[in-house]
Amino acid sequence: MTNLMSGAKILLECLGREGVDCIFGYPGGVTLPFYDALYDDPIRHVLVRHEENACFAAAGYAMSTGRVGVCCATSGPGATNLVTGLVNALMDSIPIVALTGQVTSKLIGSDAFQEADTFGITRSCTKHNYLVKSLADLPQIIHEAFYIASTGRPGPVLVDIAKDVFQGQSHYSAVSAIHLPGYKVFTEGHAGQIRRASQAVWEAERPLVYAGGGIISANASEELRRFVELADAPAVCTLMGLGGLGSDHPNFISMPGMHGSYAANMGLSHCDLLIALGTRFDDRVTGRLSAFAPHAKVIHVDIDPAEIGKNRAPDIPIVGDAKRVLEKLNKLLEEQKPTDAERRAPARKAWWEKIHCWQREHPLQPTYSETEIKPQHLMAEIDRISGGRAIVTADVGQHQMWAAQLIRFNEPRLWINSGGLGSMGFSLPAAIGAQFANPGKLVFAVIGDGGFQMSIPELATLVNYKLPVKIVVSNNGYLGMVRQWQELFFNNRLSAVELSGFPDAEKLAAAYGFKGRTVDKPSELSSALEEAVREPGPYLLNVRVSCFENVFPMVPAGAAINEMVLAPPEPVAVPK
Ligand SMILES: Cc1ncc(C[n+]2csc(CCOP(=O)(O)OP(=O)(O)O)c2C)c(N)n1
Repeated sequence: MTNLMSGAKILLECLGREGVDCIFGYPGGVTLPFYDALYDDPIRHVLVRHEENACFAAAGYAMSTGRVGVCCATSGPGATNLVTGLVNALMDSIPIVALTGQVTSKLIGSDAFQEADTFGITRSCTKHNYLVKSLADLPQIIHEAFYIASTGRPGPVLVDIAKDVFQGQSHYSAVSAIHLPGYKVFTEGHAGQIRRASQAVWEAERPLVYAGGGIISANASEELRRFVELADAPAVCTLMGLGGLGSDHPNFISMPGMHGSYAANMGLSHCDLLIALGTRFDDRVTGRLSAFAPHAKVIHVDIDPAEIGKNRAPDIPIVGDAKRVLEKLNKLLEEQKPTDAERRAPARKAWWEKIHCWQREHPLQPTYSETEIKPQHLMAEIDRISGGRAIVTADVGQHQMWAAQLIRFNEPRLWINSGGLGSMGFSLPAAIGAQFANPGKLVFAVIGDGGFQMSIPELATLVNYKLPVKIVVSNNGYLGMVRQWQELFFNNRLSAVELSGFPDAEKLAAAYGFKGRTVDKPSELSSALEEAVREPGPYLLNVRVSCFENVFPMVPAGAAINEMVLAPPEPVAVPK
């Protein structure tokens, strides 16, 4: 038993024991006692400029490391500002513990100053949430929060702590075990189903692996690599799963879905066995669900039983941790190569030929111009510099899709974006979190000019903490992705998408005390990016790209994924 401590110190003791080394946050009235205790605690606090960004930064930290990201906000507006970040973490299965202050327990329900029903508001945007009104409950709850956030399907857990809990005095007594009746995590997978899956893999003539973010959450990349090699199967990785199988691996096809490659979508449409691993049959991947993988028997491995059969009923459901299940599956595949494998060899060979043919017919490749910088050219240059090894965060929009199509990720936890929620304003704070967790690593924050303008306040955070993030604005002067939809589906009536008034990047960066530059000539692009990377501190590179470029391939909403539009239907008039 420790000495008598304040609740705030007990909270810090709990966080220390959970291995927390930094908290992204913003203080306020009811969290004052916590911030006072933080003053002389070894845990670093990163003062962001908006609570939403604290949650996004915690996401960047968590996604780049696999550790739980921690963010903190005060009661009322501080807590409500976290909501977008929490929904984002819930949709992308990111382990986060969010700490919020609440008014003194006696005042709860009295409409006290800066009181909001944080527990009620965040109920549907967290994996679990708590309201702590008694100091005696605090340690147990904090350790439970970390346990729930990081086990099973990871996700955000919010702990709302009344001010008097921070101020109370007690002893910290170690929490020896966590028993949560009703919270069961099945990691191992059903042995019989895994056996059936291995059988199905051998029997398939046209297998395809469809790997999602669950591969990355489960740290199962090595097992996935082994699996695709043993099964001799091509693999597509979803937007959240990029890097789960290295982009340079010969079995990696590319991303599937609305802006996925022709080969990936044709592969999904023609496979006879779909091996879905840690993925949720998201509508952006499946297109019209009834036409998705129509010829395939489906194996679905997921740690979350609620995902099994949610969108597509599998033939072989396996509830388990992707790493554990793949280990077992690999063992079976190693041990039992069937004697009649030869019989299927010609069909497998033909399947690979088909895949390669689709890749050759419509490869994902950058386009170039001599007069203007194509956004695809920009992504190809980032790819060249990264070599598949840099951390790249993205916001939401066209640049995100081109980045996903054209930048390679040869390791997991390099590609960090807001996939499920698709929240603008994610890239820069996520890059802050990722750079904090990976001080020696090259981090690019790729952002559209719209998303960048949602994040400008965080330039101060970069400078304060000397974070050498390379911000690359793909500046097309428009809310590009919305403009693309207006052009293609609303008769090119461009309504509220033009973004005039972008600031002078050099002056903006200089105002914050670092370097920035605008480029608009294709010939200047590579040297400008290299200059940004050479710079020891942060850098703002504003790249003026073609305004009216559209992302292709594109599966129109409601279409089947083999009904891709591969190129612009016809030249469109430039609006006045
Ligand atoms: C917070 C938020 N508001 C609105 C949207 C809707 N939205 C999706 S993409 C997009 C355009 C983004 O424009 P920009 O940041 O310039 O990127 P680009 O598409 O041009 O690459 C918008 C407005 C969103 N995803 N998130």
